[in-house]
Amino acid sequence: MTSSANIDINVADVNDNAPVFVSPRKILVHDDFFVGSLVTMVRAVDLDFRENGTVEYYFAEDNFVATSSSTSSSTSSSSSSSFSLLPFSIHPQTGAINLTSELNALRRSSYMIEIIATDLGKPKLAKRTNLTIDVRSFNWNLNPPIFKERYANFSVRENKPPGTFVGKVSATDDD
Ligand SMILES: [Ca+2]
Ligand SMILES: [Ca+2]
Repeated sequence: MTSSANIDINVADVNDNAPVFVSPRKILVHDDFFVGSLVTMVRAVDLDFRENGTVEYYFAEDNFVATSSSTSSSTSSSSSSSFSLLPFSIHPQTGAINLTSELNALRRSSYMIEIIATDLGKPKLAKRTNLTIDVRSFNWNLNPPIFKERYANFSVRENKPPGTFVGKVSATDDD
């Protein structure tokens, strides 16, 4: 005679992994991007389950994120109205970084943004990274000349006078 029983085993996940950034730390944008354009996506992975492994993203300077959730927040009534001076916004759930105002490479050619990835565990675990966004002028000479022949081989007799035509190397420039 055999008997069976269903046993529910609740294995409580411990929030023992902090998010780890896996997206590039440096990107290049052109300053003709429209306001609202997607600039890049930041991404961090977290090996825990459910809330412990759910990651949200913030700019460090938008300091409304509570990395240690039990800080006394009695005097932080103004924090919700602070807005970023950066021309970028970040979507907490997707990590999408969008342009919020026009870029001008001549005015500022690089931004270093500190980004926080935090999970939703109790307590939360967070990690920071720096994202560098380099801004190129739209009219910049983006395409340096590229030699068509990777190796140009010419043979020339050693007794030819200086200035003798030995061959032609062609280069193209897409600008
Ligand atoms: Ca875990
Ligand atoms: Ca975690």
